[in-house]
Amino acid sequence: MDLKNLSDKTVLILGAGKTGIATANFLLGKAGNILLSEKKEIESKSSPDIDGLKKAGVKTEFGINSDNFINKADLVIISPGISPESEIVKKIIRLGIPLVSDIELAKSYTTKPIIAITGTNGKTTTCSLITHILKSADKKALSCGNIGTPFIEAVGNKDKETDYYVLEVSSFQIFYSPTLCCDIAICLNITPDHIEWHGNLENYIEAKHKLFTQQKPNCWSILNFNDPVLRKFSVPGNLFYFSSDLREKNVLDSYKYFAYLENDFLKVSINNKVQEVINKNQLRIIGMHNIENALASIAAGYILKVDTSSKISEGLKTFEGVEHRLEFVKKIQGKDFYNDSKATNPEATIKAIEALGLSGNKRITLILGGRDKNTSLNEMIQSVKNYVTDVILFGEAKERFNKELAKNNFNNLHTVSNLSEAVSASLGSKTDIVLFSPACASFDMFKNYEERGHIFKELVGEIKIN
Ligand code: UMA
Repeated sequence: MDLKNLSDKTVLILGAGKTGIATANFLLGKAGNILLSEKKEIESKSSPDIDGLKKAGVKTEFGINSDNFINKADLVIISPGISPESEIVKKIIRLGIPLVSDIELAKSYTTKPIIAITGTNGKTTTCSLITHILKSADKKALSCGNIGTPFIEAVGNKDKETDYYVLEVSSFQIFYSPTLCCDIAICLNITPDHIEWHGNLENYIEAKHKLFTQQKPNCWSILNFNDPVLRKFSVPGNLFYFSSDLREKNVLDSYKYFAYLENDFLKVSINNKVQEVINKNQLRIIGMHNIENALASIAAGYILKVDTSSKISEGLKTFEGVEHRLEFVKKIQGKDFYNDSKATNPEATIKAIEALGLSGNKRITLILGGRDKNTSLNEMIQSVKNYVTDVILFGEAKERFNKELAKNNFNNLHTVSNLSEAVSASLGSKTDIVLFSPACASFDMFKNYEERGHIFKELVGEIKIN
């Protein structure tokens, strides 16, 4: 279906979260009929957003995704949170109604270059870093997608002119984007995540791979050379690797384009010509995972021909990281408090533990817990045993985490009922760092990881110093 020609079509928007509302606004005046369907009986039923849409002619339903709405639809724009395993999606597919993401829709309405970033961890930091580098080089760039502002909202916003869309894309969004190809597509890493949405790990990997198999010959793919899953990806078009590990440098040397870490320097090799970009100690973001994020961003900068490496290194030097991602909060009674609420899986927590653990002989108290994703904890437990002194557990995951840690002979464990008690308990520990890196989703107690991070920072801010 031609997504740019919807004037005689009925478009059903599934889900009235950020994506659904932005999509409905975008389609006003473009689609023949707009139906907005939300399964939850939500309070915002009479919010200004919904009221405005209703006044503009959008038909809405709450508390149900009805057959009546589905049967009328020529096209469905689906919110990323809705799994293909759900009955509603199975029904739409059975009926043969085209079903796409807001990303697929937005892409057909813009000709501006798109740099898409995916991967299990590091997407938000890399998306923000690339935007920052482009802005440092006097280009207009906009971070959007899974990072927070729906892509369709960014494309529809005529007040925010941009030269580049720097698009964070989740596996959910890629899954529903059957023809999406981007000027540059980046995958940082792949480890098990979102299994409940995809059904199994193979489907999750396949969704990420799709972004690359859909690339056109003139497009670029940037991939982590050290990730065994990504090494197997076949990509049409141009390939730019990045690597933080020199063990297979001889293999890397056979490629035309790569960015890498050697003797503390982040470098690029283009057609065998090597250029130093920055010393790793000049980066403000810490940890090996952030070196990888920086290398991927350097590769994007070179492809986009951001004026010489000096502009790229200026952007890298001035980037302070993103909120809720290994974010330094405060020093209290000799303890450094870090908010890493965005760590919603064990791999992200490992990266935070190692970044702080390797940066000196500091003792770490780790606060873990939330909604359990039920993935393996083995590697995280190894990392805890290597660098962490004590662990405080809260939320739905606390029992399984407690059992697994104890089974692996890590016994310095404290279980509490909520985040407030966790912060209080951390004050009693004899450590130098308190790291809140939950390794779980936030939805058992909070609206999202942002709310969880803000509450953690408030609790730390309220600590009374004796
Ligand atoms: N719903 C139905 N029928 C169903 C199931 C759900 O109507 O059968 C409704 C839900 O009640 C909900 C809506 O559909 O109201 C689904 O909304 P959503 O969960 O897709 O949320 P949005 O507010 O549209 O936010 C989405 C992303 N959310 C998810 O992917 C879960 C946001 O990423 C993203 O910032 C936003 O679009 C803009 O692109 C958040 C996220 O958690 C940060 N992403 C995951 C992650 O980073 O790990 C992938």
